[in-house]
Amino acid sequence: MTGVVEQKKLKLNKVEQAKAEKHPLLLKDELEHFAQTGWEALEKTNEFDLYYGLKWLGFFYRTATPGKFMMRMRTPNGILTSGQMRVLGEIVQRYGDEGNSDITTRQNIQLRQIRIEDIPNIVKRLQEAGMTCVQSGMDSVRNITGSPVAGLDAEELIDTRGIVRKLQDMVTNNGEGNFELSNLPRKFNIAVAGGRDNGVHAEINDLGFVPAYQNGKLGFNVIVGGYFAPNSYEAAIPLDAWVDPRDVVALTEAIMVVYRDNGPREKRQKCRMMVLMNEWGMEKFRTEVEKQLGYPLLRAAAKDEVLWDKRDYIGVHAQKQSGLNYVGLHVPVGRMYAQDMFELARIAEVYGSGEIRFTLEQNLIIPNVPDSRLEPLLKEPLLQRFSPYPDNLNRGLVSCTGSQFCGFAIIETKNRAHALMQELKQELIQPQPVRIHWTGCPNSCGQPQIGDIGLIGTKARKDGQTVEAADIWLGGKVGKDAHFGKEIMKKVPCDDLKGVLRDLLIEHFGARPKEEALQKEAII
Ligand code: SRM
Ligand code: SF4
Repeated sequence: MTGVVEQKKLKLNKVEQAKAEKHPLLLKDELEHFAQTGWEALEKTNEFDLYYGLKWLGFFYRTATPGKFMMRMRTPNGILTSGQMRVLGEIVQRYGDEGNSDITTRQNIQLRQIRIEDIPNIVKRLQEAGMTCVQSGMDSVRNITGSPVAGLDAEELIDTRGIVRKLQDMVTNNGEGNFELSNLPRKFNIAVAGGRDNGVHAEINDLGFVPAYQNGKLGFNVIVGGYFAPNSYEAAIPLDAWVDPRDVVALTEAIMVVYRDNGPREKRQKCRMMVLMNEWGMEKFRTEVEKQLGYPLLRAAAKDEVLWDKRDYIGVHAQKQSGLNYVGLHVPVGRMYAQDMFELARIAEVYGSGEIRFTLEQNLIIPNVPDSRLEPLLKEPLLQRFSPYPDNLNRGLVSCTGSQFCGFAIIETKNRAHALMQELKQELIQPQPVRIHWTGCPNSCGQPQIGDIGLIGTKARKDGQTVEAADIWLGGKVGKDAHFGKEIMKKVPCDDLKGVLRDLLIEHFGARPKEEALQKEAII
């Protein structure tokens, strides 16, 4: 690996230079020291370690809240136990009203307001509870997503849980940190779909596995190179390979090694795996992967099994296990506080099997609820806020972090998105769910390109002032026939968004103004 870095040394970007000097995973051994000396000392002695290096260990320094970190977990396949949720709740509870957590668009959870002096103890507590936040940022693999209803859904084709767990263990060296696979040219996203609705929208990942039959055997077609980056985004394309589920881990490792050893490391904006694929062409890329793997890949199955629209998993659904149900709860813009987390842990234990799951829409699932426990579960006070029956405007709302905590943000997102939906809900009757995705800057963490409506934070001029604004996208689709939407408006000032969204909802998604609907009813 060092040979690769040597070879390109003259042109290496700043992050590559820092990595070549010291692998950031080595910071693990300095956490106690940082805890004693504090963040200001680290800022003076090594800004790179504070702002970037610690992200390799899962700790993201937040310039928007000086002295505080966000901790990004790894939650393979989005699954936690109630005990683990309680540990996470206790971590944020320490920070009082400020402490909170967010469910992310990668079926994961992030904890906020972490202080550097607490990090060694937090790492220890996570280990004891069988969790890790290692390699959740920078040039490594992000949380690996899998079917949110794996093992529950009667219609499922492949249970993704074991595969995703093995992938995470490989990528992170069983949570200890993997020096060999955390010096990629850039971030790397992996998704494993197990159902007919492609519940992980595999097509926007660097590496996606999509169920497909080959000669009557069930496995995966492999797609590669999907990504979103500022002003540049591409859907993954076929590798023209089919794999047996047992070979997913080996193929993933081979692809990562090919990318690691050959991917560009010059301009940070041009280092994702698609850049290498474009440079080489697919045949060469595939041949190099085969060489690394040590055996030829089978050609892809003629068609994959993604035949359904993507489900959101909200509401009460019968499981394949007779008499059991999974209950999908809507969590407004994914935000939870310590008390919510404790309540969820209790609810999962009292009514389910103690398991809690996340979805990529920043929502929750409580699995394994017996028929007889449904009624009392639905009466729980927390379900007034985390509803299994949200209205159609809030139901599909997704939002990235935005300026409250994110230093890249151009606009405020979560609070604004939530407030705007409450206002529109007062004015409109919305007959079907609409997936509205907000993102605070062109990095596209909120996946605006796949929303029915997408909003990307920007600035505009209004009345001689620079104001927060959004570029607006329309028509994204997930599941069967997935495709990105198109930008339809630029630089709409946030103050004008309500009217613009209202018009779009009426024109494209069947919404009706409440007063009009009421008048009609009165006439009838
Ligand atoms: Fe993201 C960087 C939040 C999903 C594309 N993303 C960031 C950082 C770490 C920037 C920073 O240090 O402040 C944000 C942390 C803000 C905070 O305090 O929360 C951030 N990204 C998020 C999350 C939390 C959004 C959310 O509210 O759910 C998501 C965390 C997922 C996880 O659990 O790991 C998140 N980010 C995504 C996605 C969506 C996805 O993976 O499906 C994308 C687009 C897909 C992709 O990466 O191809 C995404 N994030 C980016 C990028 C642009 C990458 C690029 O190639 O240019 C950046 C900037 C970067 O990496 O330099 C970024
Ligand atoms: Fe931050 Fe931009 Fe990502 Fe939103 S899209 S979380 S503002 S980096």
